[in-house]
Amino acid sequence: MKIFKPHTLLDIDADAVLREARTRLAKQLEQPARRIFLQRTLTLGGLSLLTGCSISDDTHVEAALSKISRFNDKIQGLIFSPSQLAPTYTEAEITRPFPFNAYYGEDEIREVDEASYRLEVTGMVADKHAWSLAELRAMSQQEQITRHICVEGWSAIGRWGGVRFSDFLRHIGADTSAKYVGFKCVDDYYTSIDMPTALHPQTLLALSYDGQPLPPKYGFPMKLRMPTKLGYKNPKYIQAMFVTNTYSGGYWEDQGYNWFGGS
Ligand SMILES: Nc1nc2c(c(=O)[nH]1)N[C@H]1C(S)=C(S)[C@@H](COP(=O)(O)O)O[C@H]1N2
Ligand SMILES: [Mo]
Repeated sequence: MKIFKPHTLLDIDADAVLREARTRLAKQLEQPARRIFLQRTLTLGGLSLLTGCSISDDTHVEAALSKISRFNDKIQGLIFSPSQLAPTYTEAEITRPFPFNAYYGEDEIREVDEASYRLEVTGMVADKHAWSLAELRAMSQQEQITRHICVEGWSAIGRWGGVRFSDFLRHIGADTSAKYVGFKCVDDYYTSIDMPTALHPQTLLALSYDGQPLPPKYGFPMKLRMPTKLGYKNPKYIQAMFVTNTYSGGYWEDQGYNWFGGS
């Protein structure tokens, strides 16, 4: 069983966002008096002004915090650099065995039939045909040894191979001016990411782990591997993906985890 603490996470986000907001606002203000006023008033009370949510009861606190989290998404989106690479590591640094994690235990790992599997692609793309694994393996393959960071308090270095996601998006004629790419998984997991991260050079439609076809526990037939994002943003067992301008959240994101989830 997993212990999930959405409030702890939101509190961390709220703190970080407050600090960012204070700095940003302070920079915009020339007059020292106004600056001090804002720094002193952007407290919990100030938050209700900032978010337009009263903080008189739990539901409203919840609403205020979720607004802050969406504000935090915007800031993270603004400071995200499409060309800045996450650190890479050597073979010797790979964590063995690499940990398994899901919202269920290892005894419930999903087994996907390779022969009948097709990746469904919908939304703002020119080519909506469903992809077999063989077709994806025929595309140019990349490898990376990067660190996966899980908010539950562990991180591990692994080696993934597959199709650079930006290559795939361009190949299917995706509208890369769209805001989001969403994913639905074979289990009940789902998530969505911002387009700049989808196009990041280290974002990989991973088909292999450590030189072997992705094992079931790591998300066979494929996962989206993003070393610039936290573990929960990396969907395993991808069944369908869609390009959209409509926000669609995610399994943990809808329960309070920050949506941008940069690492
Ligand atoms: N389909 C699916 N993808 C998922 C999850 C899940 O439960 N289902 N859990 C996420 C979380 S929280 C983590 S930390 C990583 C774990 O990936 P791993 O088993 O390869 O370590 O998968 C992510 N992607
Ligand atoms: Mo995670």
